[in-house]
Amino acid sequence: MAEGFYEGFSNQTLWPLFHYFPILFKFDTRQWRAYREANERFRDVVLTHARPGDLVWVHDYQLMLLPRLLREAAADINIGFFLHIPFPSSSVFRLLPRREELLEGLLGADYVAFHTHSYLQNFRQSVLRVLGLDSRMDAVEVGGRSVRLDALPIGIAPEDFTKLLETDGPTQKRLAEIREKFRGRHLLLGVDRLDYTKGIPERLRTFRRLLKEALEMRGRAVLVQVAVPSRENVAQYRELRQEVDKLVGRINGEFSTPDWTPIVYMRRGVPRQELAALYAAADLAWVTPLRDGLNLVAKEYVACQKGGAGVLILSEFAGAASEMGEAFLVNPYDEERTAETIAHALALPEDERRERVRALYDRVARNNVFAWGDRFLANLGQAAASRTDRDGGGPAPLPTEELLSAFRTARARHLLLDYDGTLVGYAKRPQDAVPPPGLADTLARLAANPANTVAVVSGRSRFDLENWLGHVPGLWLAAEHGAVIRSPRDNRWEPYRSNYSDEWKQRVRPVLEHFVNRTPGSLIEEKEFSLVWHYRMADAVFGEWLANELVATLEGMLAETELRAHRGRKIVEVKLVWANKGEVLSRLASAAGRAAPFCLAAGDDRTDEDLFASLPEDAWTVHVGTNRTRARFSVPSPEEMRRLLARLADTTETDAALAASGTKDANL
Ligand code: GDG
Repeated sequence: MAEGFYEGFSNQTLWPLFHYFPILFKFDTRQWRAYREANERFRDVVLTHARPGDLVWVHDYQLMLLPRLLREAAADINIGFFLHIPFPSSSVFRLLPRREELLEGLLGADYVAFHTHSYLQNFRQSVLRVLGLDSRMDAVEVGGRSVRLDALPIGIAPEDFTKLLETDGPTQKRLAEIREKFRGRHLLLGVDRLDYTKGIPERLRTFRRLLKEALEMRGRAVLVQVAVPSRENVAQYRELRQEVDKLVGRINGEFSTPDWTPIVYMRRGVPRQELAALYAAADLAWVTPLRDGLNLVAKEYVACQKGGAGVLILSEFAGAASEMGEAFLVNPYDEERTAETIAHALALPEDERRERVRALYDRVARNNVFAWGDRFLANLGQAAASRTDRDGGGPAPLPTEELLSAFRTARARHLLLDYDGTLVGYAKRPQDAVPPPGLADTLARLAANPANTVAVVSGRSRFDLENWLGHVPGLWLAAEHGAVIRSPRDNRWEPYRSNYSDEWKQRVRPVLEHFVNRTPGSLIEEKEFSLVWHYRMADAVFGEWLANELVATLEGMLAETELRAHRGRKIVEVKLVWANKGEVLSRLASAAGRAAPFCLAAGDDRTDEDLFASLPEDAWTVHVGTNRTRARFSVPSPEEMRRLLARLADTTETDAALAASGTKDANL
């Protein structure tokens, strides 16, 4: 099991794929099972120690299933996850069999952090593409919980190196020896695990090119390459070792002279003192992974150049590049330009090199590993606290029997029901969300009781509502978020404001049209009181991205007007501030001539929150689904909501029958 877990799924499936080597990745069901089993073993051990309220910090790609396993077993512990390797672009991540389980595994955490923003963005895109879950820059909502997301590059403990150089006699002696040995030469240094992601063969070939093309480097430049053997049970690593051995032999054979060997190759680990002395002595650190989560060597080199003038050559594909802008960034696949950059950097005046490395040093010293750890734990603590608040203050599952009894005993009742996502599930095309069989009948039965005022309060146009529910006797319809309302008394639609002009649409429409032109599959819906850009049919990621951009554009444009742009489910809607579901209740109450002692409001999206906010505290506010809400109660789905309404309708009919037979309780 250990082999399938470690050498297998971790290092032959996840490692190559996450480092953009899809050609090297293998998938084997037995190894996957071993990976799952190993994660379960970790869970079992953690559970023997964890107490409610403990913080558990899970590290890296070997344990991506663990957060969820822990969450399921102990909902009351606080779980953070940090990924040390890149999170690849969603087009690569999608290649992975079992990709859903891995994402769901991570989403068991309260807080998930990556080295860089681009990994975070890749993760969000994968969550969207693979699981269909929208997210914000810093959070994703899942199963009624919020998972906080972050980019938090790891640091080093610079003193581990600087102390050795400043106070340790043997290290200082070693440094003096190395300096003496390389006097008058350029000492170039590579330090890596012997891993195909680290770009060692590419570096050797680039060095060969440098020796061929920059003649002043001959006899002068020495590349000291420390390569620590790693994962030797995996075939690709053994092959790499042979390839590097061969290349070193060839280049040394081609260029060596009796006084100079271009490559000093150390295929073994070296002690920390030796490493510190090498970092301090090197004129240039050659850190050119083909892909790397972050790369600590770059930071360690900079720490050892405190007060020095060393040059850092850094691959743009290392996570560290995103925070080490003063380094010389190179594309390691571009051997020609990398060689040129190295020659150029070594020839720079010492002052300029010193200035660059000083700026890098300040940042490495400040953003050290202790600051990283503190921030991670503080953020995890905060994320967990907001989950616990919600656990305490979020909606409770609707107590159906209690609701039925409150309904039964109330003299008058108001029911305000959203349509899409509340009475009816979402359809791919808005026009397909027709009322399911039985819905109109249930609403009619409810509305038939004179004690009930029943309204469907929707963002839809009056034409949609009229078309689908216009025939239901006794039903109030509020269209366009309450901008226009139809009373069942005369079936006439009345706008909320009479002196309304829609001249604003001429200014806003061209902006939306511009977005339609850029987004295949998107369209504009014109309603009487609003304009809506729909992108449900567009590419999910592109759609989300443009929606943000559209809202940002409109915000500036509409700032001084009574219009606002809102994001809904796969839509951006521009509407009037007063077209707001929160205004509907007072209209109904004044039409009914009384406030009702029983009020039920049900909805599923942000516009329904306006309605919930406008109701008295003891109203039965019901959220359909699992998102964040201010409603007091929740039901899981529109089906459940319809079942509930059918039970209310049964109750209401029994009441009516009792009343008719003269035996009705006087309280009703
Ligand atoms: C993963 C991610 C991310 C190397 N040779 C010797 C030696 N080392 C030490 C270095 C450095 C460490 O090993 C290597 O760290 P890296 O960051 O380069 O790479 P990974 O091991 O692949 O680590 C990586 C990291 O996690 C942290 O999040 O940066 O991207 O892949 O500390 O000093 N140490 C000694 N002798 C050696 O010969 N003593």
